[in-house]
Amino acid sequence: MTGRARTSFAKASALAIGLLLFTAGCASNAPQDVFQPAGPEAKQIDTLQRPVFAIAIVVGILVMLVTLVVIRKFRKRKDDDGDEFPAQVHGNFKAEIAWTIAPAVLLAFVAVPTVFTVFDLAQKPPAEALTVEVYGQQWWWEYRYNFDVDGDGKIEDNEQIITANDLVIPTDRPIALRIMSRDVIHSWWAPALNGKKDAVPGRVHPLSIEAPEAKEYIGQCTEFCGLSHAEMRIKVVGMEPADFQAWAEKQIVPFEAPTDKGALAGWSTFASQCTSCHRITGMTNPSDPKSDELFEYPDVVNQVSGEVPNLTKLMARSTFAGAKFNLRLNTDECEALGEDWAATEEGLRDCFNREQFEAWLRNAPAEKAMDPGEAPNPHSRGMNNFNLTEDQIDDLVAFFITLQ
Ligand code: HEC
Ligand SMILES: [Cu+2]
Repeated sequence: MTGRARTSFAKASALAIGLLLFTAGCASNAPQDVFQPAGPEAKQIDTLQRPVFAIAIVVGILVMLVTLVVIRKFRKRKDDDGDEFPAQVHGNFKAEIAWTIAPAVLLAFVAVPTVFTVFDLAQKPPAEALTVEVYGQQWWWEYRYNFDVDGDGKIEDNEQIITANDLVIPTDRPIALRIMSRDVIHSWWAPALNGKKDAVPGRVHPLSIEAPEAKEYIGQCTEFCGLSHAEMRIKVVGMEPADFQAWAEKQIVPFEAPTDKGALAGWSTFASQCTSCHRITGMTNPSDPKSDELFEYPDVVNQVSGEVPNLTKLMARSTFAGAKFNLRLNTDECEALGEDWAATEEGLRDCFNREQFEAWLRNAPAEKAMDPGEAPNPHSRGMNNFNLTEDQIDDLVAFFITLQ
């Protein structure tokens, strides 16, 4: 290398290292950091990955060093006349044995704990585990609980909790997820809780998680699944057992007809414009608000997955649209209100992300990339723009606020 080449090489290296440190340093709030496990399964993976990663770093540095030494030692020198052919070497028995055996021993060494960990993580969840069915579809996750809310030993139809975006779980027991897909392959991953698990159409893949603390654990779909793959997020909300029980009991409180004038109008708009896709469990018919007669929903035919988010207890969530948007704002005060945020006037005034929510109702495909096509459309993936008027939007919001 000439002097000038050497300084520019040194400059480029310094820049590369600087950039690396700078970008790595940007991640101050990184909830999907794989080196910050929280649940026991993720901790088990971490115990394995740290030594393996350390070995990989040592091997990587050794290989780099040897490469640099060889490049330097055998480079063309100034005083070479340039025509001389290097000595031709055919094989080196000792070296070949060494570089075959060393990696084999290393891999065997890594394989033993890896195999044990894999088998251990694949064990059946214990009987007291709470089972939750997880359905992935373009581009949001649905959660259906097998939870005996009233504790009478059986799960009745009216105890079925169906929700989307936020997976609420208690901190006192393991959760047995059954991961499925309604359209293409997705992958469910909350790094602080466990490894990834693919959601494959026609199959059920088990995954155990446990939330050690009453806090949020963030994740996302990690199998490319089309347009809004990056906006198919995951939020696991750990709750103290008593809070979880209260949450579950509220989830199954039957639909109550609104009384407020705006909400009544919103209810009618919902029934006429939105029920070709959305469901509110136990909803009665707005054309006769006093009657208990159930509203008759048409089949969902304009959606590839056949399902869209169930809105029965919409306001008990903290996010919407595949957890792309906050429904409850992320301030400390609002966080402290928990899942009850929408039940108080202050909560609705200070915490409800009304602007973003209205924007969604105004023109959903402008807020999140989806492929709804013109309704009715069996190939639809997502929600259309319904060209609602501002009054209709206000009324719909007034109606949705009653769904808590
Ligand atoms: C063609 C089917 C379809 C119709 C009709 C439809 N939606 Fe949607 N809606 C969807 C889909 C799909 C999503 C989820 C989109 C995503 O997150 O990628 C959604 C999401 C939502 C959400 C967010 C729910 C959550 O928890 O994430 C709200 C609120 C909503 N729709 C309101 C409405 C209203 C109000 C109407 C009627 C004016 C309506 N939708 C009509 C398909 C539909
Ligand atoms: Cu996905």
